[in-house]
Amino acid sequence: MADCIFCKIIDGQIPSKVVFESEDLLAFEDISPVAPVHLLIIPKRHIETLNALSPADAELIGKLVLCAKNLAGEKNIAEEGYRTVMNCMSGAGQSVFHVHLHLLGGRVFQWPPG
Ligand code: DGP
Repeated sequence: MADCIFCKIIDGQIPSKVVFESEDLLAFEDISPVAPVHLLIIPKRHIETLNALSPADAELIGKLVLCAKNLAGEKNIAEEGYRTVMNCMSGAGQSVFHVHLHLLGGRVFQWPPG
């Protein structure tokens, strides 16, 4: 998608601090971190929101979650705990319309979220 920030990051048109890359995923540091560890994990294929997922995407989304688990281990936040967030649509706080999973850690989180 020509006007998608995350597609531009995948293409290298916008620089980012990449922490993981595979055939179908990219993970990089969030530009506005809200926790000591704040990574974004995205599919390389442009999917606007969770609403656009189909059963055929089950494996891809599974890989996204497993990537979060692996990165939590690498960042040493697995034992203390971490939060994964996927905002869907503006009302839930989605500002970039390319599916992404936030991996947050390194501090205590409250529940319920704001
Ligand atoms: P959300 O609000 O759930 O759609 O999260 C989008 C996140 O994307 C937000 O935490 C900030 C991050 N972000 C936006 N633009 C850029 C960018 O150009 N580079 C990086 N690394 N992160 C970005």
